[in-house]
This record gives sequence, C-alpha cells and structure tokens, in this order.
Amino acid sequence: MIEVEKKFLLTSDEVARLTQNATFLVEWTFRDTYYDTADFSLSKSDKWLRSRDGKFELKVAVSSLGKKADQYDEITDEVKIREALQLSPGNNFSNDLKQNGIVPFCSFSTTRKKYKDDPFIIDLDLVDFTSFKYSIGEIELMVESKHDIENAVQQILHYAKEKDLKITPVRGKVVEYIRRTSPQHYSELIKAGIVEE
Ligand code: V4E
Repeated sequence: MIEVEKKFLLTSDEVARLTQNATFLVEWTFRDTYYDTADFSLSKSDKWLRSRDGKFELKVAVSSLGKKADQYDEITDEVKIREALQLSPGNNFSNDLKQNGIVPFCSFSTTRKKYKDDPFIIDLDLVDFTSFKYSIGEIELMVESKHDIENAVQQILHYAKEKDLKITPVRGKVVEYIRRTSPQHYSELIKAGIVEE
C-alpha cells in the first residue's frame, strides 16, 4: 500500500473544524530514531530510515507521473529494507547498519491523536524535540497503486478546502528538526532537491 498524505500547520479553529465530524480513534505516544550516514547519503536520496519504538521502517520516495515525489513507500520487512539499502543478509540488523556507517542522527517522541473521517485518516501530532515542540496535522489516504496517487492528492485537497484549511508547504517533523539543529544537513537536502527552502 502507498500512503498519500498532506501535512498542515493547523490553528485551533482549523483543528476544531477538521475533527468536528470525525471519529476519534486513539491517542498514543511513540519514539522515532532516524538513521543516516555521515554524508547524509540516505536522506539525500529521499530514503528515510527510522526505528519506531524499536521496529525498523524505511520510507522511500515514489515517483509519480514524472513529478518530484512527495509520496512514500513504507518498507517494514527487514529483508526488503536490506535490499533497498544494499546491505548483505546478516544476523543483527542494528550491528549491520553500524558497520555500514548508518547511525542514529535524531530521536524524539510524538503524541499522536488519530481520527477517521471516511475515507480519510487524520493524524494530529505533537512532537517533543526536548528543546522545542512542533505541532503538525496530516490528512491521509491509502492507495493500492502509483496510478491512484494523483487522484488521492486531489481528494485530500478537496477535503481540506471543504474544511477551509490553509494550504501551504509544510516541513515534516524530521525536516523541521534538521532545519533547527543541523544547518549543514539541511542545506545539503536543499542542494539535493529533497526539500524546498
Ligand atoms: C517522508 C519524509 C520523512 C520521513 C518521515 O515521514 P513523516 O511523514 O514526516 O513522518 P510521520 O511520523 O508522520 O510518519 P507516519 O507515522 O505517517 O508513517 S522525513 C522527510 N520526508 C520527506 C519530506 C520532504 N522531502 N520535504 C519536507 C518539507 N518534509 C518531508
């Protein structure tokens, strides 16, 4: 499955409109640790490796219709993550990452409130970066194939307009963390065309 999502920085009024007719599903807190090489080779290829509460996941950009990708395949199977990272089969994944110079570069916890407004899933995240907090909302649709991505994006934008949300480019949590804490990493992501200034 491909997760098609759009991020929003929401005012409290916008949160109220968005959740008014939605069903609250669950609230929980999780910890993400993101990994990269010293020269940022993964993130500069739009590959985002994280361990979420100890379980590894790799997000890889999906090219759709020749445009710069802003949707991601989520790979959770260790064998497939190894393939995508070109790591040979081995016993201990964390050790193999380390041996290949892939090490943690940030770790933070997020408290997420999840809602459903069929067919959309709405996530409201409050991220604790210790020295600062970041609040971000996401509207998501899951699709089976790359061919469904464009239509899903249009559905999300239509829904956001119905809710009178402000549609602007928004930095994801990790990108915001990198911008605030690691200017060199941030400028290399801009140079590589992965994030926009
Ligand atoms: C895809 C991506 C990154 C990986 C983290 O993805 P994100 O959706 O921000 O995290 P989260 O916790 O909401 O994941 P979920 O729980 O939904 O699986 S880090 C950076 N990107 C891409 C990206 C980009 N290229 N440019 C900007 C401005 N933001 C993010």
